[in-house]
Amino acid sequence: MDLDRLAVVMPAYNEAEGLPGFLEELERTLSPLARHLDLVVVDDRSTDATAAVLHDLSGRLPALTVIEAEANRGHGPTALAAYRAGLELGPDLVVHVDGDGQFHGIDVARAVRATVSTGADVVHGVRRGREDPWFRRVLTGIVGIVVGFAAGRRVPDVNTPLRVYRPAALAELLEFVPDDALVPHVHFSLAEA
Ligand SMILES: Nc1nc2c(ncn2[C@@H]2O[C@H](COP(=O)(O)OP(=O)(O)O)[C@@H](O)[C@H]2O)c(=O)[nH]1
Ligand SMILES: [Mg+2]
Repeated sequence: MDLDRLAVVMPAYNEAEGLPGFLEELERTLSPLARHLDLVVVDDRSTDATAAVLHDLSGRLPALTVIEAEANRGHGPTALAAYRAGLELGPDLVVHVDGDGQFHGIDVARAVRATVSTGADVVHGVRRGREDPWFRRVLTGIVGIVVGFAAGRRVPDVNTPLRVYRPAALAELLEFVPDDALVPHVHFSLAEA
C-alpha cells in the first residue's frame, strides 16, 4: 500500500478495560498499510483507569500518542480535538474510530484500503444489524431522514464513528463545524453529501 503516514484518531471515555486490546489490534492490522502509523487518543477526563492504562500502553506502543483533555467535554468536542491533533501530523489519511472497540481492526483496515483504491475523499464504515434500544434506533432513523432530506441523498448510518478522510477534505469539514458541536459526525455527513 502506498501510504507514507496513516493517523488514527480516537476519543476515549472510560474505556480502561477495552482500550489495550483494541489499540493493539489496530496497531497489528493497520501498521502493514503505511510506512508510519500514528494512534492518537484523546482521553476526555475519564473517571476510570483510562489515563493510567493509556500511560502504561504508551510505553509498549510506540505509535501511541495520548492527549489529556483539559475538561470533560463529551464525545463531539473530544472527537474534533482528536481530528485536529491527527491533521497536525501531516498524514496521508486520517481515520477516526471511537475508543469503545465497536469495530474490528480488519474492518478499519478495509475502510482504509477502500479510500486508497477508490481515491475517495471520505469513506464511512456503515454498521449493520445493530442491537440498539428502540429509542436509539428511532433517533438515528429520524436524524438519517432529516440529513437525507437536507442533503438530497440517503446517508446510511449517518453518525458512524468509523470514518476515513483525506486531510484536505477533513480540514474543510473542520472549518464548517463549531468546536463544541455535540454531534460533529452528523454535521460532517451533511457537509460531505
Ligand atoms: N469523549 C466522551 N465520550 C463519551 C462520553 N460519554 C460517552 N462517550 C463515548 O461516546 C461514544 C459513542 O457512544 P455509543 O453509545 O457507543 O454510540 P454509538 O456508537 O453511536 O452506538 C462511545 O465511545 C462512548 O464511550 C463523554 O462524556 N465523553
Ligand atoms: Mg459506539
